[in-house]
Amino acid sequence: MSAPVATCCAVVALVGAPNAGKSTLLNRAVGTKVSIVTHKVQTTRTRVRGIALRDGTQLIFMDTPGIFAPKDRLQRAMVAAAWAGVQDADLVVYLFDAQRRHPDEAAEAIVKGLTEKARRRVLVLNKIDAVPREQLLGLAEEMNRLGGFERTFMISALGGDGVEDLLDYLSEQAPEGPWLFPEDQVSDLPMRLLAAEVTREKLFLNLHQELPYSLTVETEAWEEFKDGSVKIDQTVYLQREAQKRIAIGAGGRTIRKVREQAQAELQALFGRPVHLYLFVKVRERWIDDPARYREWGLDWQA
Ligand SMILES: Nc1nc2c(ncn2[C@@H]2O[C@H](COP(=O)(O)OP(=O)(O)OP(=O)(O)O)[C@@H](O)[C@H]2O)c(=O)[nH]1
Ligand SMILES: [Mg+2]
Repeated sequence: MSAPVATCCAVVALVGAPNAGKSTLLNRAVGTKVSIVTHKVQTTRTRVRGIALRDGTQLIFMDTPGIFAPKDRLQRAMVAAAWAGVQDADLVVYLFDAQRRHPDEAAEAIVKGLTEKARRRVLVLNKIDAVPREQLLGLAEEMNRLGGFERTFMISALGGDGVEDLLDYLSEQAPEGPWLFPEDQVSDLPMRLLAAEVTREKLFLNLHQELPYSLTVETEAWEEFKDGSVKIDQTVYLQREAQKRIAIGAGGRTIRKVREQAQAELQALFGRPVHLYLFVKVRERWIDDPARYREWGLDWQA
């Protein structure tokens, strides 16, 4: 009888400033969309796990909200969730947007925190597709001077350049241990939450200025039918009547577009017909309401 082949497993946290490309990298590593992505900062609000298998190794990636100086309760909860992710991880991947050219004060603060809290740190310069190559070495040196990283990788999470090397390294580093998720699972996000996130992404893309930050989306009902289709009811909470009017748009045009885009994407994601219904409500102080945080696993009192 041959000895059983050992499995390996590592929890890898993806951290960095808002917009660095953490969620884009997570989706690429997993091979499907599990975390929403927009061109706007502060898209991700909580920890989202995505699972990748490479040979005998399970890599559990933890996408986190961007780390920045928080100004309100939601932002505090988001940043606290990101730091909690650092502490839970075997390896921390710190993503830095290489378009920034030099480390700024925010980067210094993050690296300082990582030096204290992270067991192992890897630096990843992202968005190299948008940066002249000759800038990268200098940037890597400056970043490494801020704090010790065991490795530096240069990647394009969007285009894929360098990502395989990074994933190879991470799986080589994974300690021996049992897989924490079943082989076919790609995310720990319940479908109701994923569905709410997809709608929030479309709202982020179709609304501007402060509006995306004034809203939250919840899946209220999920009904499956014999023909395989699913009916999903969601509520979009905003803080003021004026915001509600903008979100709905003239003649309902804006919310209709959001609904169509979200429904199409959910249909593709779930591989079944989806009937999505959106209700827009004003809830002035949702940002201070513990119930709005619980489902997301965010700490209201962070
Ligand atoms: N050019 C280029 N753009 C990228 C790359 N990776 C991500 N982006 C873009 O950067 C923007 C932010 O990407 P996200 O993945 O949402 O960034 P994030 O770090 O998760 O942001 P938060 O959730 O707000 O903290 C999106 O418009 C992405 O398409 C890359 O390698 N190259
Ligand atoms: Mg994100």
